[in-house]
Amino acid sequence: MKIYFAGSIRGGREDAILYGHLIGMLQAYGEVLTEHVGFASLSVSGEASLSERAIHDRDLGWIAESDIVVAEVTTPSLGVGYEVGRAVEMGKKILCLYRKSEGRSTSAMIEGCPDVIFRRYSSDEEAREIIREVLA
Ligand code: 6K6
Repeated sequence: MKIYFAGSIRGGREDAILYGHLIGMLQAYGEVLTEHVGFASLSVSGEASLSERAIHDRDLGWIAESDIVVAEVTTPSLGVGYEVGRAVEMGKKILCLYRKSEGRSTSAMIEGCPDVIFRRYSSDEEAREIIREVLA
């Protein structure tokens, strides 16, 4: 199974370590095409070796060839929202994971999208269980 993992980059890297944990869990089910999203060394301002256009085209190509898109949507990111929207257009299976947090919620365009499996979680164990349910 090919898995496209989406997580915030320029939207902020506060959850980068968490992305790494989720990617590790996903690797039990298949190939994660976007392992770099979970690298703590990838910073908001990190040097991109590819042009913006090349990144865009490569990532959309990977979404097209993926069997499922898993997006961690707690840190708001334009790029992740865009990827989810394009994945919906392509008819992909999509899981959006949102970490429960006091007084915050995510966009209704994600939570309210009928083509997205939207799940809240509050621990690594809960995330692991959701991933098992959706990907196994
Ligand atoms: C690297 C360091 C700073 O900016 C970059 C750009 N490089 C990217 N490389 C790979 N994927 C990217 C890059 N920028 C955005 N993306 C894709 O958009 C990833 O697949 C993420 O899921 C999503 C993050 O979007 P932003 O808007 O938070 O950057």
